[in-house]
Amino acid sequence: MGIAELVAGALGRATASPLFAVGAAFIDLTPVWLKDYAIRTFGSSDKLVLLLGLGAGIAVAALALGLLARRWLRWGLAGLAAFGAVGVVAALTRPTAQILDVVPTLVGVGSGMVALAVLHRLPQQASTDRRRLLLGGAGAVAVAAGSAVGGRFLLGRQDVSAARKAIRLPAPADRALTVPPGAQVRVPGMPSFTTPNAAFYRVDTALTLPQVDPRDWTLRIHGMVKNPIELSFDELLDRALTERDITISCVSNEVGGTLAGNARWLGAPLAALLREAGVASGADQILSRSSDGMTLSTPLDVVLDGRDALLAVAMNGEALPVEHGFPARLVVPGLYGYVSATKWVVDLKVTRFATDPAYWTERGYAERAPIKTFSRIDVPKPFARVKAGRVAVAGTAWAQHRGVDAVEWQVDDGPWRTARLAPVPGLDTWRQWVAEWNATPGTHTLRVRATDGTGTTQPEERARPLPDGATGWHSVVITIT
Ligand SMILES: Nc1nc2c(c(=O)[nH]1)N[C@H]1C(S)=C(S)[C@@H](COP(=O)(O)O)O[C@H]1N2
Ligand SMILES: [Mo]
Repeated sequence: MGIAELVAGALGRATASPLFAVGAAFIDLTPVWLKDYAIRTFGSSDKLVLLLGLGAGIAVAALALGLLARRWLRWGLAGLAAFGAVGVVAALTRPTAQILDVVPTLVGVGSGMVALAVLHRLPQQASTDRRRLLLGGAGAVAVAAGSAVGGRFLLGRQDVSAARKAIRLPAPADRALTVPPGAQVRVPGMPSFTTPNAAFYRVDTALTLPQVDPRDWTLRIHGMVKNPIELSFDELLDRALTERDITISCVSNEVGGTLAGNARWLGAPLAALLREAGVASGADQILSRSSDGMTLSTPLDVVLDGRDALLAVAMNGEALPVEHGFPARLVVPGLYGYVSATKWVVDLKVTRFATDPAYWTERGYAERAPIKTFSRIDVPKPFARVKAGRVAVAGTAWAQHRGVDAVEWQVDDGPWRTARLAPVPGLDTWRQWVAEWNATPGTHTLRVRATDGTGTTQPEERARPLPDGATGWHSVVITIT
């Protein structure tokens, strides 16, 4: 595996490393309940957990093969060949696969076989022989580790962080409104109204971060259009850019969850680009594709209805962080990320839902997924112990593009009371709320529900994220002392 990393590095093909190819294939084959469990349990560390799990599984299998090979070398070699077959299939089934991508696995498995055969030949009777075997084994481990480090180093040449730093962002042609100072509720423990980039949630299937150099980047707009467009990054920066505060959120977010973030985005209005391309009648979907082959589908009518759908290049005043889609991504207010927020976007195909299903729709998620009205209690934290008297209860609510019109909260099964809503710059961001509670000693349950701009109140009934987003009232249990 170390040698395979080195070869993948020499080829400059991160996705051809067998470890990553098998991990990525595993992600694609993961049933949605397991994926939801992983996101719920490990959040943005889900990929690290996957790689560690895979590494542990491979270590156990290698140990078993090694023991087998002591007796029957042939079986050990056959086991390695089976591993190789899995690696080759995984590498070739990646959406961006090239035939070259089998080379790291083949060379890696070949080296493994040679190492196994050579170590197997070393006699192991006398204690001097044992020493030779140990030295031979240690040598093989050292070569493998050195190769793996070398491979990672070679892949580092593709790192685009220098190109990212060199980007000069143009001034917006259409500026965002100033965020009202009161948008931030001043209660300790409240999240910040604008989420710093480093704290922004991350959800995607990319086991290795796509490194897309803006000098090589183009966006193709094609399909059911009269004039297909191909846009370079410089051409994108030359367009009249719009700046907006928009909250995006993930369909996998559970009741009370934190898979949402609010940022100030800068980007080209998507509707204008589509109008230049001239959308043909009969089209109802934009199938967007990222450089790593992910596909997302977005309803065309939503993008064209006047909301600020953006082809974004910047987030909170800097070029998009690589993990958030550098050099360009989509942001559409009001739609869950999996049907709108394509990172590392390179291709927009104007088409029909009926003819071009996207990645998550093929796995059981809804075709259309407007964000559901959501509210949560951020303070006090669940199971907090708080002194009796005046207690601040505060939280966050969102219903992007419909706006949050009311938040109500309740102690135990008492009457619903209205919370004070913080001001917001528009309908497309989340909204903080706060209330004052005269808390009496004992254990209490606090509950919250929001009503959106269409007058619809968040339903009490709990639903899981699949197929189109979780619902239910959020509650926390706390103890007043
Ligand atoms: N290329 C690509 N873009 C993607 C995804 C992905 O897996 N690959 N995941 C989507 C999902 S499910 C969400 S919720 C948002 C998350 O965006 P963020 O990671 O910047 O918060 O990105 C979307 N864009
Ligand atoms: Mo998501």
